[in-house]
Amino acid sequence: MSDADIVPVKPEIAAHALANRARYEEMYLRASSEPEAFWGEECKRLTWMKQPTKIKNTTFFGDVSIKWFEDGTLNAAANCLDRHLAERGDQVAIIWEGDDPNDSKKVTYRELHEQVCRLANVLTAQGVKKGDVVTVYLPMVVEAAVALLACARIGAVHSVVFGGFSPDSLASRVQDCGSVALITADEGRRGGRKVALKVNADEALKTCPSVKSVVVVKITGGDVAMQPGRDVWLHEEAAKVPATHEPVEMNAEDPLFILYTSGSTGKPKGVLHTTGGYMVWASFTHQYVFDYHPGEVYWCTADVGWVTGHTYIVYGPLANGATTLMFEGVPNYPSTSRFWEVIDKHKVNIFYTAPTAIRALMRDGEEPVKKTSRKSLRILGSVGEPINPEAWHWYDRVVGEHRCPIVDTWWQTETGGALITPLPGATALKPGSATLPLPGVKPMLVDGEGHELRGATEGNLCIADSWPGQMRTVYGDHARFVQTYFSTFKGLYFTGDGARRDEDGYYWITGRVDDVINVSGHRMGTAEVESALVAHQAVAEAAVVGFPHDIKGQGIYAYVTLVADVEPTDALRKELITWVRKEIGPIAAPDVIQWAPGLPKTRSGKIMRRILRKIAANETESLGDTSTLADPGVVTDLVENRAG
Ligand code: 6R9
Repeated sequence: MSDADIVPVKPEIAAHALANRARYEEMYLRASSEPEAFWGEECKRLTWMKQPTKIKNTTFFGDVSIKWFEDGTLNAAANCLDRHLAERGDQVAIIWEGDDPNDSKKVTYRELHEQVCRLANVLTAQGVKKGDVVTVYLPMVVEAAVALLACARIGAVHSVVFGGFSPDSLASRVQDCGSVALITADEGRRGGRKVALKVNADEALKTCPSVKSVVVVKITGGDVAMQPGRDVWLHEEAAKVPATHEPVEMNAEDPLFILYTSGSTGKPKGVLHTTGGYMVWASFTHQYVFDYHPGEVYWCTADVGWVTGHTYIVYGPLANGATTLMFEGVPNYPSTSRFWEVIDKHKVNIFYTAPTAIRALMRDGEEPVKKTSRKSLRILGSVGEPINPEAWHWYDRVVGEHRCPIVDTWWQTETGGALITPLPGATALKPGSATLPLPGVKPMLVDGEGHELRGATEGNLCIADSWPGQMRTVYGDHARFVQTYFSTFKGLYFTGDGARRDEDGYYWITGRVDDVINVSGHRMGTAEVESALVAHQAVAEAAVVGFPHDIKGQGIYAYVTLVADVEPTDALRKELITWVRKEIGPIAAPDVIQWAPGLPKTRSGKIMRRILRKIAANETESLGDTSTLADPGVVTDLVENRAG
């Protein structure tokens, strides 16, 4: 990327921004030289029951221990609700926009507080106690935010499972953390279709004896089975309990939530976030990254099933007293103007979405965007995967009409909130670059041996010191936490991403360097898809890699070796795709299946994925060294029979 492609800070944005360049630099310097003083001040953005005096106590060495604000106490829900009531009880907290464009509603802070208190009382009546885990399996309805906050209010740990996951995926996530309760709905709605949540939940719970109670939100009124003694309707129970509830005092380091995410090996990990540090990070980053000013309408299009929904639909915006929009639907229903129509309808000022959505909408041309006004827009954001410059420029020109800075926010489930991102009034933009680290974030690029690479260079992206929003452990498996993130490069948090740093110190994320693929911004471990495939009786072996995909960023390419005597047919190919959808969920369905009589392996039996990636990407001219393969002939066959 040439340096000519720099988009300067817009003076009209900088003039009113929370941080201009000088302020950003001053904050960055202070956060790195005096973290205790900096975060000791910043943590006052929350309302503490007991103000912390111990600010930072962290080490990335040995057993790895991360504690922030450890002698402080607070309640996350009280920070999102109660403390706003006096000043903005009647302000809209959540604008909910339904799948059906005629369906929307506004919930004030006072109303949201009441709903949360009622569900907190319902959960308590169901026997849920402080420290218990509650799994949430809901679509994008207001009750999803209510569920998170009600758990936080009683000190229960929520574990949200994306509504698109299969019964099996739900079951394994319930079993891993031993949830005592499940909050779900009769059915979800998306793009004019219904999602059978309660049916899926019932299927999953057959193997989840820890779940003693199921609270069901009535959404469609569809006919669902209720198991007496276990299942209750939220609206019935909520009517029986008081509309007030005293928030439980939590230590800063008490768990707030678990969120399962894919890694390069094994089953998904339960990423654990705690209360104080996460809330400080959510509030701090939401305010600065989006330059949020009171009264603005803010919309993040993510699903609450992902970390982006946790931090930037619920906790960050509500901690800051913002008006946050929750959208039940999809970008192309009823038409591809939907996003822009919603922006006009609710006068959205800040809009945060994913590159995959932008690329999909680009295909339809400019007309569906241009027929809307979008005059309310001030800031645009991007998250989930690298945004290619072409999509960046379209977003800037067609959607933002060059008026709106684009904040390309790089972060992970593990990081709790954005780490590398522009600030609207401070950072000159380079399309495709996540730009600079936030105050408190120390990125470091290292080579394969962990040696720091200085200056303009490319390497493995690590973070050298802790920030308040960092995950604390893998639920129930601290050894896996240490192994996954701190053993590759000693004393450093390894992100799993590669990055380039240019002459201006700007970071360009190049994507995962491990066996994680990013499909439409959703993280998928290749190992998960492989184990789903080999669970099918016709499959002997499978190897899965990502390949470049115009819309999704990466698609899923599976090499499948069948058991002896099974014929490779188109019908079987379809069956395997359906199988994976059912085993994991629609987001894991392979785009391409290639029959592989053999897989390229080293003499020690390790599959050489590098070669499989090249074949999938149709870069068969540059396969590299194949001399270490046990049987190089396998590669010739795979190249000749390339699918897709
Ligand atoms: C927030 C979220 C994390 C992975 C991460 C990276 C990729 C996210 C990005 C980005 C380039 C960005 N990623 N944002 N890559 N530029 N702005 O997406 O969390 O689902 O855990 O995914 O997504 O590869 O490591 P998560």
